[in-house]
Amino acid sequence: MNGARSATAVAHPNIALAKYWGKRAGEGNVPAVPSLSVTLAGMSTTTSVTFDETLVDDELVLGGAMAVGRPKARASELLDRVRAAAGIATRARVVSTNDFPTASGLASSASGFAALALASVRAAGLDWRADEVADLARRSSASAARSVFGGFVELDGGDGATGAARPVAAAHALDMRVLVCVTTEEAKATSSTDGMRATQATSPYWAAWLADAPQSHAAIRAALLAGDFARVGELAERSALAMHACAMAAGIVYFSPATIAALAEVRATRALGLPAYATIDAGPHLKCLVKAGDAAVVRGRLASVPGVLRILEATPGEGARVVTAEAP
Ligand code: 2P0
Repeated sequence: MNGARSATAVAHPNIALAKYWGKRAGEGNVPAVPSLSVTLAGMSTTTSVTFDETLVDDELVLGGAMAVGRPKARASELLDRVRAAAGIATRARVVSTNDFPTASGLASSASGFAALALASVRAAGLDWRADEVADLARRSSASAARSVFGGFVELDGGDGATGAARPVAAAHALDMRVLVCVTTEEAKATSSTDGMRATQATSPYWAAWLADAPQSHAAIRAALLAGDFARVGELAERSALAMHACAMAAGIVYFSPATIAALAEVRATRALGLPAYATIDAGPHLKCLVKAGDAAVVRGRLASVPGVLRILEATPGEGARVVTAEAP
């Protein structure tokens, strides 16, 4: 094995403005539609990977607790791909921590698999480009491919797509803050993967989503490149509601009363002339998109919504990076 045996990487969650929902048929965990997200600063996953000849099995420590079952199997699947590419069989110890609450509704799988992919590639001594790291991360969790890059990032999807992720615009391209309205401390009832599977299998609106999402993605991309915050926000809110409408028709409901109350407050705020827009992922927490100068006043309004427990404020930030890499 060449190069490092141990590496630590940091990655951040991302929020999709143009949503990914559903998987294309075939291998590789390629999305059924293209998506576009913003990588967030201020919340981090830090993951260390050490390939250790003395281990008989991979070990995964998540937030201080030894992980077993599906979380560990998912990490081992990623490590197996890295071992195959590096031509090694050595097992690894993975230690990962989030500095944000895992029940905050921020996709911890996105920052988690982005950090794991980058740390394992470097620890195995592979000199991969970011797009290759993103391809590895996507196979574990598609949204993780976007967290490999900073700023505004797109992920290909649909027929003929390979699931490539690439940066579209730098973090400062849009004057934007994300207010994450935390509405519960509980883990979500239906995983994204299961929710997508049910939607694809039974939603009467699946074909409509497949037809609409690429247009929505293209329009959001154009509005972003034009620096048009209001248009990005309007289209992002529409993308989220279209995704949820499609999922709801399959019986997959992520909204809680607090989600609806916060959405109503965002719209009431907008009616007063303040540009504020909502997006919602596979959980009940609402994320409000605002301009930096409006963040404090909008935050104050959302904090008084019944069911909103607390609000995290994030800015666009940088992609995954290696913080330490060393030989034994
Ligand atoms: C997104 N979400 O674009 C969408 C919107 C949630 C709602 O990507 O099955 O954890 O591991 O590829 O990436 C969450 O899905 O799903 C997600 P898998 P992932 O951000």
